[in-house]
Amino acid sequence: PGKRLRVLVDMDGVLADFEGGFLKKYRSRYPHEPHISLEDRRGFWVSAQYGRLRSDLCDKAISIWESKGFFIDLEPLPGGVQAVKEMAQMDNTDVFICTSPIKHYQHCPYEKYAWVEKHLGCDFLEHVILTRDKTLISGDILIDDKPDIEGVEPNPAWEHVLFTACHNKHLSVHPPRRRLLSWSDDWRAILQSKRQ
Ligand code: UMP
Repeated sequence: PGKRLRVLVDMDGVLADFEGGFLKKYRSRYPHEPHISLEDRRGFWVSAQYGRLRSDLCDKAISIWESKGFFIDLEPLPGGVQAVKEMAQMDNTDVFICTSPIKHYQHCPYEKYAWVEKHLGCDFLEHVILTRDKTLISGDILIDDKPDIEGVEPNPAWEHVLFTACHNKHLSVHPPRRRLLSWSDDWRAILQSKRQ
């Protein structure tokens, strides 16, 4: 009783459509180069899979998300913004957006804040955590599409709930690990299960 639930929600691939935004801009900038359809995506690192397709495509992929406007232009994924707003309104619940900026810092950190302001409102800027190491951040749940979340803390406080994305849907997730299939899946039950 009296214990608040702290939920950490990832941004790229969970709230913002990184994969869709990438593919659209990659194809428009490099119309004569091969691409990987979302159906054929495997592995978290887009750059690694493009590099395996042809070694020079790794840098071409990276050039897309290093460009000005990439992060702010990402479309919200279905239901994500609404779910986060609803969570933030729940009793005894604190929600934070926990996201790793790229090291090419000219545009990405600024545009991540701008995206949150645009889609969730300026009050939500209080609830943004930019970190390259999510294991340091304490929370009850981390909803994230990256299968392996590692850092300097070997025993993070949170339970990682894997958010399904094109690159991770073929992975088998073994109990007690859990998935959230989309924002239409029962995220409320996952939160409730952490309250007991
Ligand atoms: N990212 C890369 N390379 C890739 C794919 C993604 O640098 O091949 C970036 C995009 C995001 C960050 O800024 O990595 C992932 O952040 P999280 O989703 O883990 O917060």
